[in-house]
Amino acid sequence: MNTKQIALITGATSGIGEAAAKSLAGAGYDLIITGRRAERLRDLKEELQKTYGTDVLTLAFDVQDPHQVAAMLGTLPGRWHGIDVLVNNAGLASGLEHIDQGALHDWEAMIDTNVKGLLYVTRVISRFMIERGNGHIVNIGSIAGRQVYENGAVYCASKHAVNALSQGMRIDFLQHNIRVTEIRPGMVETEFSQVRFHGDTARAKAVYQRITPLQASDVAEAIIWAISLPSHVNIDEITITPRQQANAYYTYRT
Ligand code: NDP
Ligand code: 8X3
Repeated sequence: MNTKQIALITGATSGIGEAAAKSLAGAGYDLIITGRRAERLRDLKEELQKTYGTDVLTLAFDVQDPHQVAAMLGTLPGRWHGIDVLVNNAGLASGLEHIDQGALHDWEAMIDTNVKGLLYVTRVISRFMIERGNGHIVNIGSIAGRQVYENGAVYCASKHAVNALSQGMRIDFLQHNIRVTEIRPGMVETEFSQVRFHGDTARAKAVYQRITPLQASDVAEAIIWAISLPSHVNIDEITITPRQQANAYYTYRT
């Protein structure tokens, strides 16, 4: 019988989610990996199976759609609903403008993914955890979940919501023995800025100029640390920034 622990990671097709999948596979977890890009999920599954002997279930769906979330996660086969760790990572920033200039489709994508998508997934998976009386939910927030910068109001609001939801989950799931950790990174070099600037590679690259940003693997390490601690310990929040970034406003570029 396979007794390995199971982790579900949303948004595992790139960046922090992909790095977390590799780290968790390396730490001995079997994995459910999700995202919209099915081909990337297939490639990652092959790599994880080959490198770590990980059992991997891939599920391609859009977290913005509650029906897809319920259909994909509500009926997990066999042992797969016995999820020990949920990493709510899928998310994005879309656009960078003053509120009067903001595009409705950008706002909707951010709120529907970062806030509502996270809620849809958590609603389904927390019920499995409650049945088993155990679990750990790791929400990927942001330094933008505590501070607000010009042009970023809606993204920041969505990450403030992740902060509030993490606090709420910690309270609501207290009686169910579910740990809740919020990880709040600063600047991480992933596809994040490409997505924010709608594929403008030059603009995305400029974000990380003359600074050594965090890598996705740095955030994955924080996730591994939080979930590896003795089961009576809950890490509430981790803020992690590059050495050259003090907070959302101050970055020292050399
Ligand atoms: P990436 O763009 O590299 O990765 C985002 C992941 O989210 C992808 O796997 C993408 O998969 C998935 N995703 C996005 N929208 C959806 C959707 N509607 N349904 C399902 N999956 C979706 O960025 P990061 O790795 O940097 O971002 C991961 C998280 O980290 C986000 O929540 C982000 O806000 C947060 N964060 C990032 C920081 C940074 O500087 N990079 C700093 C602080 C927090 P696919 O496109 O295949 O659906
Ligand atoms: C991503 C980091 O500073 O662009 O959450 O908001 S920031």
